[in-house]
Amino acid sequence: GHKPCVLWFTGLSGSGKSTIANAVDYLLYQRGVHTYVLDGDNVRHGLNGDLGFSDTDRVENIRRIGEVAKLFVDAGLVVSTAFISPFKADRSLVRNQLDDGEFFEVFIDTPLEVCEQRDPKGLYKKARSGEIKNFTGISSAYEAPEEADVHVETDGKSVEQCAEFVVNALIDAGIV
Ligand code: GGZ
Repeated sequence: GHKPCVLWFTGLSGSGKSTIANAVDYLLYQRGVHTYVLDGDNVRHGLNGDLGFSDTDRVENIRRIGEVAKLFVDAGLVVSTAFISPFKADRSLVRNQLDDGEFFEVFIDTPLEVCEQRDPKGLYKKARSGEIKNFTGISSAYEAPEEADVHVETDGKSVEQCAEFVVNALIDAGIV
């Protein structure tokens, strides 16, 4: 069995949030846990298709994702969310909407230099040149968690190692 909860991944663009969330999801699926992943692909294009990257829009993005995540918890799933979610206050609001032990903040801690070096979509390059405004880590703030429930330092680790680290934390917490 498992306890329904939210695994709230937070980190910079290119930090590996979505990749690691999907790897965690697969490990949980193999353990028979009923799961779902919310990420930019299924939320930013649909439900939140009207939102951009101003501070106001990011706040609303996270608010809606929090509400949807809560619905998944009500339905009994372990739901992972993979969004930058740059502001501490917004992450706290989501935590406070859930019961104790239902919200795990998972900090995908990849140094900005590493994310910028990877630059899989060429977005950092465009942010540096000013072609993209308000880019997280360059021209828009990222407020790193100070007391994440799970702190994943990815540098030098494989996706599988990072995913196992998260799952072990869930086992320790009695979630799975
Ligand atoms: C940050 C941006 C921006 C700006 C487009 N700032 O690497 P990606 O492409 O796939 O992940 C980034 C994604 C961030 O969306 P989120 O919903 O996670 O952000 S937030 O939680 O802050 O609302 C990046 C792309 O969208 N992207 N413009 N200006 N990331």
